[in-house]
Amino acid sequence: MVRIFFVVALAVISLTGCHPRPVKSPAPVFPVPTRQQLDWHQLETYAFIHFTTNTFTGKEWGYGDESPSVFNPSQLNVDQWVSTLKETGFKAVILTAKHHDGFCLWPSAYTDHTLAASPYKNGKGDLVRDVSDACKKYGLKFGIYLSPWDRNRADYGKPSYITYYRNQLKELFENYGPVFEMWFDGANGGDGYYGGAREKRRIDGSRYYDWPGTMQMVREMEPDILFFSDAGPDIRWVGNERGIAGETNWNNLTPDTLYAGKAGIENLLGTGSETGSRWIPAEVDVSIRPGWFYHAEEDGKVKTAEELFDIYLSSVGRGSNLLLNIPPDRRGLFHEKDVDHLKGFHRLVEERLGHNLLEKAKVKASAAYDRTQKASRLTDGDMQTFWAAKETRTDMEITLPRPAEIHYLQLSEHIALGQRVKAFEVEAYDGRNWTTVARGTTIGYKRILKITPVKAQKLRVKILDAKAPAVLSEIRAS
Ligand code: FUL
Repeated sequence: MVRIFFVVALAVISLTGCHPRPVKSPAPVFPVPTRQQLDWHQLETYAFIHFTTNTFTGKEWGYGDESPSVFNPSQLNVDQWVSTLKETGFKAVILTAKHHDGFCLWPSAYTDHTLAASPYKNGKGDLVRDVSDACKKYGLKFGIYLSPWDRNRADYGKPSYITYYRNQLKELFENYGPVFEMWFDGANGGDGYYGGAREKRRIDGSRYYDWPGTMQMVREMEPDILFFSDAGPDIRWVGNERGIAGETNWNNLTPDTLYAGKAGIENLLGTGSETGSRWIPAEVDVSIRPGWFYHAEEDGKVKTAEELFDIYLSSVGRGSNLLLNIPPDRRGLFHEKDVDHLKGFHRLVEERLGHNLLEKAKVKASAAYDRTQKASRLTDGDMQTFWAAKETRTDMEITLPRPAEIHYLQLSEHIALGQRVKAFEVEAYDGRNWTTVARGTTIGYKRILKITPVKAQKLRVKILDAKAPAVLSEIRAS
């Protein structure tokens, strides 16, 4: 009896239309991102924080012989760092727990070369704890940079150093998580203090660290972790520290085409590879100042709000994520200049890209993958919904709710089903003529195009070439 009632109720719901027809997904185009990589794409902008004895010695690469007594910030306030980042749109923080000089920002049990030996809080400080806690308080994700190269350690270059490095990873992951990203720096080997040896040491970067073993150990502690390194495996370096991803930017790459010293490697990291076998998106790391660490003489060289906005366009606007470094000063604060420029940058992003002139606009598209596709999903403001085309060449015509001047266009692919688009064009109709206002190659998670301002009644997005029929999640204009 109960069962019959249930069946009838279901039939009534579907007849009355309360039960929407499920949207069918076309087959994915491999490689596709993992769930963790998909979450990562949504972060878009997050901060690097470089802080160590260098801040107090004026260096960029500490030699490893710095006395912990130099580490003495007078007004350190982690809340100021993280609240500023929250206020200015950052979604996560990656902290240099240990840079090449070997000084640790937490009281590691495996070395004396830490803030426990510094005057800061009479040796009772723990900045990894403080930043991790502040991230939880403000709802930001927390990531760790732990330099593999250690110019302080006497045993750097020997097998025992790998045990030391792994013990520190255990300390960090067991006590300060959750950690969303682990940053492995490619800078490795050279001269250093090395416990007093003061010599040059070379290691074979591909074998010395046994990266597969180290990553396996970390994944057991933090299954959702994403590893960044020059070549991935989860996130790749973009190939420069200027804030620029390739205009053509594939999230795909074949790891074994990457090896140190290969000619053109930087370029390959910037563009990825259309035929790449793995999903390894690029992260764009760049500093708000010329150096990665704070130097008072660079106070006049903090990137302006406009410069930061341009970097945003050449990173997030090309389908990558932006990792912007803001180094605390000797007081232990983000400098006023940096805070001011961050606020200006955030204002520009909001003013220029924060509204959508296509909200709920009418969309007419050429043939769809199937009857469950609704072109209106392209302008519903929801990155999770999508519209799938039937053919590789396809057009979408959008009628604006009212004619408006357009300065920026934003296109997004539904990357859960793989990156597809190879070439596109956008045309605008001013009431008399159609003119081409933008041309591009790849789209990926997000492509933002700054165009010569145009007053438009309609837009036409033309996919000219693709690996497979496009699946787009959003089209926006502002
Ligand atoms: C580089 C390092 O050598 C710099 O000091 C900085 O940490 C940058 C993010 O990565 O490889």
